[in-house]
Amino acid sequence: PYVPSPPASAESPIKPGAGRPAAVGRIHATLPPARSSPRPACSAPIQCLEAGDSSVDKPVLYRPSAMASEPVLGKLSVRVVRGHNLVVADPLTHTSDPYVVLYYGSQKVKTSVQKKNVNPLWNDVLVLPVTNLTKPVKLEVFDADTFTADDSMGVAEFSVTDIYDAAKLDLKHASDGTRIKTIYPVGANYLGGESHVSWKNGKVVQDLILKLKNVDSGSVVLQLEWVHVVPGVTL
Ligand SMILES: [Ca+2]
Repeated sequence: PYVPSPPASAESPIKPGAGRPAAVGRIHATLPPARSSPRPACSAPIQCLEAGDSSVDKPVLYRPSAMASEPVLGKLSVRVVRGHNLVVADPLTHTSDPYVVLYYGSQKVKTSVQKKNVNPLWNDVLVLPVTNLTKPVKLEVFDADTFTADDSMGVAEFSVTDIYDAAKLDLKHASDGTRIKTIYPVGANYLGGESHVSWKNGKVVQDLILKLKNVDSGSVVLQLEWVHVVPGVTL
């Protein structure tokens, strides 16, 4: 006849909450000698998290190491103002729930979702540390969906070199509103109209209308502002 073995708790009672710290302690006790190359001492929380065991569930403020080592040339403040004539992605309700994602290198930032609106006003400011002028900022509009994956509503991209070049100029004595450069829409860029780099309120700014591609219609209005950072400081 089958004789059930006594429950584990009868011999070794498990205290609530005792299992996890003990397991973490074991991992830390056994892992370091197994590493073939010694890691540098943890001087920042990010490095400590990278050096730690990845299976330990912690909130991770993760920044890829390549980003941390590249000098930051400045920050680009991107105000995603509005979308115009975006495509209908929800056929049943004949509208869309659009939001904008910006990609720059390994960075990804996004706006809020504007529900049921193909002419949305976001007015959200997204900030990107700029490390490499040869890389464009890529933009994609998505339709937020509750039960299925979000659908693309078009892509675009823009260069950071025009505003960066203007930000290097000595504009202290320029009058407010001075236009520094005009970029015209051509086949190779995504501009839906002239883009102006200007000196406004003591800042170098650029307005952009981007025509979305891979989609039937839609454009997105952006206002860029260059934010200087202290030289040598990495973010
Ligand atoms: Ca939707």
